[in-house]
Amino acid sequence: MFVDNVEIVVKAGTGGNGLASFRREKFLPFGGPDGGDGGRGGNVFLEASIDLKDLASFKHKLFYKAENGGPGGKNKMHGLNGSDLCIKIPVGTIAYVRKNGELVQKADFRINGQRVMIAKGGRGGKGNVHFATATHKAPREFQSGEEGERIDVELQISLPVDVGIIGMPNSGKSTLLSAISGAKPKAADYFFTTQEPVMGTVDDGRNRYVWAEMPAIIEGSRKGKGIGSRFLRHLSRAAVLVYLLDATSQQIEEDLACLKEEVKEFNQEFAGKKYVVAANKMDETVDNTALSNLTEKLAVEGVRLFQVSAIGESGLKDLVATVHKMVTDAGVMQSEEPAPEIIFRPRPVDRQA
Ligand SMILES: Nc1nc2c(ncn2[C@@H]2O[C@H](COP(=O)(O)OP(=O)(O)OP(=O)(O)O)[C@@H](O)[C@H]2O)c(=O)[nH]1
Ligand SMILES: [Mg+2]
Repeated sequence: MFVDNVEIVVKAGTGGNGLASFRREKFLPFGGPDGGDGGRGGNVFLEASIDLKDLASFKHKLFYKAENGGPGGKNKMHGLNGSDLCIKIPVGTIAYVRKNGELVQKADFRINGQRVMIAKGGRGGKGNVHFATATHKAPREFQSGEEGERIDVELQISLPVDVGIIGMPNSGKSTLLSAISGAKPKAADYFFTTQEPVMGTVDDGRNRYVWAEMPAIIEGSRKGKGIGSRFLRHLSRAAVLVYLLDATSQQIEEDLACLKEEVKEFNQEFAGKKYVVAANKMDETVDNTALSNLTEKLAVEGVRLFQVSAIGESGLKDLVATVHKMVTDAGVMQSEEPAPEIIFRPRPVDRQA
């Protein structure tokens, strides 16, 4: 099962307490303060890794904590800093944090190795050496370590996809993806062969474009029929959608209307995405009247219908080139988009003995 959404809690380490102590030496009865500072608490980072494919490993562990800082010691000894905790997540994950019940996007992990601090460790408290003044030579004050941040995090995979292939079962989505990219998803003559999104990269010599095949959509997908439309969330980033139709279908126009309706119902914003339509299995069709009618109707809306054969690999070059141009014109390519680093800065807490 492909897990693409989890909620976890992360807790950064609390800073170590500062120490209140005094030098005690044989011939120095009032040796002055010598309590050291506490170490800082470990931070929690999220780091994108291509080694992870989904969020399944998070299903068994929901709480993640970095190490606390060690307390300050005598002789002005600084406490040990707590180790940072680095949580690996798949490339393509968007991290949201919950603030007053609302989910706020904090970071979008698009490149392998991208690292973002999600919870900051508390500062170590100051030891009593810091509180001595000319008139206050034996301070008993010290600071407690600052509490590490505790953050509710929601991780959601939204793949770095430029082009999303959407179609009914058996329309040839996997065959198309295999024909144009290095991906080799299983293609077979039964419904719902593909149960998870499959990505493939298409290199046109100048740029790399990421295409992804979504599990099939059927009428009622949004209401839980078939595998469901929940995978469509992976297309949040896609600049272009390709509606893949089976040209041998008796109701090609209704098929397209159904796909578009399901997508729109899933997310109104998707309805605004640029798209093309491709009629597949042209090697098998005999009567093309319905297809011609649909082509004309779409042309009025400025949408192109491509006639292709994924198996025969005909018409694919034109389709791919047009779609790539649309992605480039949209100006956002997933393979080139780094995300900004987010850092939290909590305020220190003072306390007196
Ligand atoms: N004649 C013909 N058959 C095709 C073509 N493309 C795919 N097929 C066949 O159609 C069947 C389904 O192909 P898939 O690529 O598995 O279709 P899919 O849309 O990925 O199917 P699901 O993952 O189940 O939704 C397979 O038997 C393919 O061999 C084509 O261009 N022409
Ligand atoms: Mg498939």
